[in-house]
Amino acid sequence: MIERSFLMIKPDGVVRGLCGEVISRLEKKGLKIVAMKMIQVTREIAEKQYEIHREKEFFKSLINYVTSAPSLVMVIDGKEAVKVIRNLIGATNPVEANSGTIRGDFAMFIERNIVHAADSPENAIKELSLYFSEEEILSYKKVDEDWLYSE
Ligand code: FUP
Repeated sequence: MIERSFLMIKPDGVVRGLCGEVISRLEKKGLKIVAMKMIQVTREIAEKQYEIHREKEFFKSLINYVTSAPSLVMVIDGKEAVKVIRNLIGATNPVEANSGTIRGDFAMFIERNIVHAADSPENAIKELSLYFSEEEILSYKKVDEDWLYSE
């Protein structure tokens, strides 16, 4: 079953010049990027995205962080894409993230952990809907699709 996920390269990833590195890892893995744009996230959208953390003590600094510079937001398809992408990005806290993961290789601190990715297919749909309209999500065939999967 092809699943859809949402990934965001947060402001530190963008301003540190790590977009290419992150996109390259997604592409090499075999994931399919079906929508992508660079945006300055507004406080209103950031607060919706992180609604679940509203009562946490880090909420305000999280909102300040994700609205502080542009972010690159993406919709990504692939078999079990949500889990595959969570494994690629590594643990939320870069101190705990394994080497070889994006956060493990490029980040030092939980409040500057470079990327966000949805943690369930349901949350993926909620999150991508904050940033993309249906028309912005594209449909195409990658040349390697027949070799990534067996059917
Ligand atoms: P993730 O799903 O990996 O993005 O992680 P969470 O939803 O648990 O947390 C969302 C963001 O809040 C993290 F990317 C970083 C931030 N955060 C903190 O700043 N401090 C914390 O103690 C926990 C999370």
